[in-house]
Amino acid sequence: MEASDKSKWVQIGNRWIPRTALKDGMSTNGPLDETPLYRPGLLKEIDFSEAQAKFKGSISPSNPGENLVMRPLCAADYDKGFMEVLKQLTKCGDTPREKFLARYNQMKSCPNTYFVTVIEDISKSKIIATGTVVLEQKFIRGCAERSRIEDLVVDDEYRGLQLGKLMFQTLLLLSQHLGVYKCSLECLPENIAFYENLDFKVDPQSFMQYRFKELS
Ligand code: 16G
Repeated sequence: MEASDKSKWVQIGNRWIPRTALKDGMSTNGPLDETPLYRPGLLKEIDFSEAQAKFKGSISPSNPGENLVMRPLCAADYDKGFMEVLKQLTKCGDTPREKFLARYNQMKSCPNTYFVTVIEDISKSKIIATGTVVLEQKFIRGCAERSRIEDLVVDDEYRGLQLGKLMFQTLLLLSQHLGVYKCSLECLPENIAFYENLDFKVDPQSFMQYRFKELS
């Protein structure tokens, strides 16, 4: 398929359908793709000895805990409860498989931009944590790049295992490895202390927003 056609088509399992034909609630069959969203080697290339955060024990991206694996998101994670974890962060609305896949494929078609990362409990085939690095290309500062850490959440049942800290530190080192000049995040006031403990500073340039919609 020509690159120019890719924005008009959506891959659902092994099939390609016109984007215009994609409707909420459409059903598809078959196993979902396990191709990673981004190059898994990137996580291995991170030098975790540079982590600023202090961890109890020898936890790391290659060793998040017993039966736990940290890796890039893949489409098949939809059936492993990826959306259920995100629902513990904020409202996610109704996200049928096809809608998820369309968004996943859009992200995958933007190389070097979306680094959605998950932790799976392989004993249960369940996604139990996620966090994302988004890379933004700029003209300023010599055509530099910046990153944002987004949508970081750990399943309630897996709290207290340092996984939030591990995910955050991994995404921060991933940002550094990608060569960004700064990394930022937004969070609720009650989470500021968590990120300050990890050396993030509340920026004097206030984060501002305008909400167009209150989605459920
Ligand atoms: C948190 C998230 C942010 C997410 C927002 C959703 C982190 C570090 N921050 O602030 O990425 O976009 O929640 O809130 O994970 P909203 O649904 O009210 O926009």
